[in-house]
Formats: sequence, C-alpha cells, structure tokens
Amino acid sequence: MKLYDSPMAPNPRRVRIFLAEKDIEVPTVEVDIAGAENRKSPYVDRNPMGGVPVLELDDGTWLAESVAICRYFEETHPDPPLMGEGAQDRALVEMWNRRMESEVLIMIAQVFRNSHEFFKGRIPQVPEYGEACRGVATKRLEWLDQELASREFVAGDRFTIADITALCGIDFGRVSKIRIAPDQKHLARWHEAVSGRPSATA
Ligand SMILES: N[C@@H](CCC(=O)N[C@@H](CS)C(=O)NCC(=O)O)C(=O)O
Repeated sequence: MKLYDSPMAPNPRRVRIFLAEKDIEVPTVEVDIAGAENRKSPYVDRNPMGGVPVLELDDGTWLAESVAICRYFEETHPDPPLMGEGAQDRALVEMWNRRMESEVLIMIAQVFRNSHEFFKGRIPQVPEYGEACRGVATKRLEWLDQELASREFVAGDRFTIADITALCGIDFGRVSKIRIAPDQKHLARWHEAVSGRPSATA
C-alpha cells in the first residue's frame, strides 16, 4: 500500500491527519504538484482527474478522493471512529463533512486556484470567480463561528473527519489571506484545540 502525497496541499493533509488519528502508518510517495507530475502520464493513466492524494492498494487498485480514502481506513481500522457511529451519527458526520468540504475547503481552494500565480497557465483562471469564492468563504467562517458557539467540534461533542476537513481548508486560507477574524472567538477556540492535537502536524 502507498499514499501518493504532497506536503503543501490541503487534501493530502486531510488523509495524513486521519491516518495519524488512527495511528496508521502508510508509506508515502511524494507527487511533484509544482512540476505538474500529477497532470501527466503515468499518474493520469491511473487517476484521470489528476488530483492528489491517491491510495494505491496492495492489489494495484488506485483509490482517489480524500473522503473515499478515509472511508477505506474507517472500515479497516474502526477505532477511533472518525466518521460517526450508528445510522444517525454517521449521517450527521457526513452532513457536516460535506458542508466543510463544499462550503469551506473548496471555496478557499478556488480562491487560490483562480488567483494565484501557481495555477497560471495550468488551468483557465477566472479571477472574478476566485473573488466571489472569497466572499462565500468569508461568510462561511462567520457561520461556522456561530455554529461552534454551542458545541465543541464541528459535528458534535467529539473530533471527526468534519473537523479535519475544516482545519485543512481554513489553514490553506493563509496563502490567500483568508483568516479567522479577531471577533470569531468560537472558531478561534476550536481552531486552537484542533491545531493542538498531535495529528495536526501530520
Ligand atoms: N476531490 C479531490 C481533490 C483532489 C485535489 O484537487 N488535490 C489537489 C491538492 S489539494 C491537487 O491535486 N492539486 C494540483 C492540481 O490540481 O494540479 C479529493 O478530495 O481528494
């Protein structure tokens, strides 16, 4: 088994934190995103979407999509549970994880993808779209701050994959100057707590 990884990018970090929380060690292969290795053969022959991370299983299967990779490890190493327990809890964790992905991480990533030099010439950039995403991301952090006024973690009273997705998205906001605002005390309290977990450095 191998994890195709990249140290700077938010999606591979989601998987590394998930693995660290479960105390699972998987050998990694660093993919040179800056050199567009993930956009060329042989990488795209196995993962036509070109995204990193990918988990290569022992039978040669390539499993892409961070949440699918996490799902694989949740099934093979159920403790500690990071994707909920029982029908209702699993559905709630999925609801919050999807929200953290589509409303926070992807919005923040789209600011970077549409405005940063790094992606110039690699993808068709639409800076106005990036700025619209910045506006959405800013609003979503305000919303998340209010949600965290009444509970410890994103999906309830214990750490889950939804916290990992939110942490990786918010930390990636630094490169685009998207930050937790000084008055967002609940979000800051949560961020300090999840950043202090040993897994956050994975
Ligand atoms: N939906 C995919 C997204 C994967 C993705 O976009 N990864 C980024 C790194 S965070 C990437 O490969 N960026 C380089 C590129 O798009 O060329 C997932 O959840 O894993």
